[in-house]
Parts: sequence; structure tokens; C-alpha cells
Amino acid sequence: MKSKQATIPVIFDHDGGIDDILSLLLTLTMEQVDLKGVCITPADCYADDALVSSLKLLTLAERTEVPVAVGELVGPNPFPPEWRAQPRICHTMPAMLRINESREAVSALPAHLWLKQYLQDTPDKVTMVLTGPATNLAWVLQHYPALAEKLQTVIWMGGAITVKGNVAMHDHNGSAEWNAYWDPKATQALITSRAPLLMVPLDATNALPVNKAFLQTLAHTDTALSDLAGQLWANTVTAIPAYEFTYFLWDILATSLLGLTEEAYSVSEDCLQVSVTTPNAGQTYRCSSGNPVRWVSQVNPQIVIDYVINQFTGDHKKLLSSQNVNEVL
Ligand SMILES: [Ca+2]
Repeated sequence: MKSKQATIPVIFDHDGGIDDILSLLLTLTMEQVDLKGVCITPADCYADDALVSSLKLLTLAERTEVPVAVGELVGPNPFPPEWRAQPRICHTMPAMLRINESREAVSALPAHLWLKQYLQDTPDKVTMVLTGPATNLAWVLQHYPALAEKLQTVIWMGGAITVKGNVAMHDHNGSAEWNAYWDPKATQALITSRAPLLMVPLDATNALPVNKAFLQTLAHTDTALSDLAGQLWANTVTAIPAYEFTYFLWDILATSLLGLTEEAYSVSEDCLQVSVTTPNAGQTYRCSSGNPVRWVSQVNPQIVIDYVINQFTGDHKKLLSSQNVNEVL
């Protein structure tokens, strides 16, 4: 049995990519996480697909009471349609088709309003993990800045500080990371807010490519959960032409911070600015004045990979443990 102090209340805001769906699955393996809600940002996905995949995983984990709120706010720089369509595969794999998802906790409110309401109502601080653009939270922080006090930590996968970005568009110079670029003003609002931010930029995730060695180690654990994760990842290997860049454990690293010990990563603190105009919209860069922001600057790749593989080793019953903890409480 876990003590109440051991639980971390978490709101998970994701944007429906395969990486995001895997990150939700990873969150559900964490006994110490008390998942309070899931928000969907319609960025690197189509929202309907992200909703179905999220509900299937919550149903698998018997967490059908967890509210899921679909976002309606969009940034000005859309992801390519073929990237957005790709994660449909997540809920059409046999293991996912066999799950009859419950819709009992789908919120009638759009994600930014659900989030505002949750933060207003909760007496306790909550940790947020954002694995897509920060649009929902940025809206809340702009309209209700005092709600920043309800945030324990905001872990955000986004930005590229000392390394090049991954946006390749005709009107862009390549300096920005996609989550930051999709909605540059939201990125700016988050970084200049009073929220206790911990950024997970490309500087850190570049050390964690989804390569064959990783997938092979995962596959050899040979369990129902590792098979589900491995099949999801297998769908990423042709997603991005290798001559552009590879798929990385972007969102997975951000999510793993909920469970990793401090030996696994280093944190730097710098004043950061965000460009909101072409040709470098969404670029996150160091400057001499501004808000100090904590960001993960380095990781120990082996510790992270061992952690992720260990979390995904087991059968589907492993997902039920966090619920059992909550029942005990
Ligand atoms: Ca994402």
C-alpha cells in the first residue's frame, strides 16, 4: 500500500501523436501518479482519434472516471496533415480494437475551460505534464494568472535552446521546435508566466532516438504491455524520412520525469525569450533578462531507457495498480 504522500496528482495534456499515446500509457503504469484529468490539444493529431485512443487506454487501466476534455483552441501553424492522420493507427491496432472504450467521463467543456474549472475547484496543487503545445494552459494563465499557484510543477516537452529546431517550413529558418512553433504566443505566455515550469527541450530529447536497439530490448521483454508499446512505436519508424530526422522519446522523456530520480538528468536555469514572428516563430532562446526558466539540459540515456522498458514490462494488470492505490486511499 502506498501512503497518501506518495501520490502525485497529475493532469496530462497531450496532442495525440503516437508518442503522446505511449506517454499516456506510461503514465498509467506509474503507481505514484494519481491521474486527475486528460486534456487533448488538437495539434499533431485529429482530436477525434486522440480522444478514442485516450479513452481506450483509460478503459484498459479501469480508470474510466478520469475526465477527458477535448481542446478547441488552435495555434496558427498547423502540423502537416499526414502527421496528424498517422496516430489513427493507435486505436485501429487489434489490441486497441478489442477495448470497448467508455465515454462516461468525456467533459462537456473544452479543455481550456475544463482546466480552468479544475484549478479553481481543487484545494491541492497539481502537476501538469504537457506533451503538446501549451495552448490550453497558456489560455488559463493569461486569463486567470492567480491559478498558477495551484500548479506544483509544469513539465512541458517543448523548445530547442542550444540546438537546432525540428520545424522545416518555407517561411521558417529551422530554429524552432514544433510544439513551441504551433502556437508561438502560447509558448511565450507559458514561459513568461508565474507557472513553475520545467521545460524538456530537444537539447535533452536528442539523446534518446527510437532506434532498433531500443525496440529490440523492449520486444525481448515479451509481455502484453511491452508488445502494445512496441507495436505503437513500430508505427513511427517510417513516419519521418530518416534524411530529415528520426523519431525520439520526446514526450516519453517529459512523462518519465514523474518517475525518474535526479541522477537521470541535469537541469539548467536561464532567462528565455520566445520569438512570435517569422522567420523564427517559436524559437526559444537564452537572453540576458527575463523570466528564469528551468530546463532539462542533459539526460543519462541508459537510465531513461531502462526506466521506460521496466515500466512497460508486465501484463495489462500492471495498469490496474494505480487504481487500486487510489481505492485504498
Ligand atoms: Ca506530442
